[in-house]
Amino acid sequence: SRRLKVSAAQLGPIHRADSRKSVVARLVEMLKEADSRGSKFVVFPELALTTFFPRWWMEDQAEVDKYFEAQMPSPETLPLFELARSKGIGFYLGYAELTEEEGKTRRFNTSILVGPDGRTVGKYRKVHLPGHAEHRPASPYQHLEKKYFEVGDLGFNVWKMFKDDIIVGQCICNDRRWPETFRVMGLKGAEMVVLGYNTPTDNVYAPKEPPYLRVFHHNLSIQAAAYQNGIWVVATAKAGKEDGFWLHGGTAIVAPTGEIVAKSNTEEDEVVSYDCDMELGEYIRNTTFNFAKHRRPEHYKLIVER
Ligand code: CDT
Repeated sequence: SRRLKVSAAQLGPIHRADSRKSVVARLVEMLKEADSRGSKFVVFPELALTTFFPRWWMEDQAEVDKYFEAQMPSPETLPLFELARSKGIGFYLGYAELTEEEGKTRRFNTSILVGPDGRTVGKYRKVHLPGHAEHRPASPYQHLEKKYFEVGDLGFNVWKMFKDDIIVGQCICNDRRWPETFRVMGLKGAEMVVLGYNTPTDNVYAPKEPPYLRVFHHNLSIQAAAYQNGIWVVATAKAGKEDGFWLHGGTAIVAPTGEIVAKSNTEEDEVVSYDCDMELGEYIRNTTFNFAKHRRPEHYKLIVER
């Protein structure tokens, strides 16, 4: 049957002072661990090369741009690409992308899918940017994704990857809370959707919300998405306290049944692995969620009108 051994490579905290070189060395170590377990696909977190910098108010654009990548692979990330290619492992990597397009500088919260031959097969730019653009000095931390990034312009796509042409989609963090994210990729035939996240333990919008509820909503979102589309979901955290600011863990691999089949139990660098059988999604996509037979899009029009 068509199977894919995947690893979610959870990162512990990355502090502001940590160098790219030291972070890439950690990613390399986890890729080696995934390889020793026979994994062919490694999913790293959102903004996996730096601290979660949108928590900091910065006015100097040059300071902000230090967190961005103007090329990928860059000299610092090349060792990861080279190791993955030598092992025949594909990966997902989240990073802040700085690009010049038609004479304009643009900045996105981006992820890429790299095939086992080392070539980048797909790029995604985060669509659902949470947080705010204005400075909130009274808040203990900021969530400035709306200031530092543009809304992604590439949509939700899927790509055929690996020897069995497994159809893989990707998204980033807050996207996982939106059912439309997964439904669009499901309609494009996704069998697996992978994503990375940085989720503060405190909800900036609801300071009284307890941390357990944050993790519950994370699990609820990815488990429902997996079941309702008959897909595997791999969700990888950057976790722990970055310069004292806490991001929750909860890295998980979810089966198309909606069950969590593997998960992290630390908030440190940790590799979580599972051998995913693509057939498991088929019965769901052929029965309860047979889109062609049972969907009624004529009654869903409001969703795209508002
Ligand atoms: N990185 C990211 O998208 N984090 C958000 C936090 C939302 S609270 C402003 C998330 O949905 O996990």
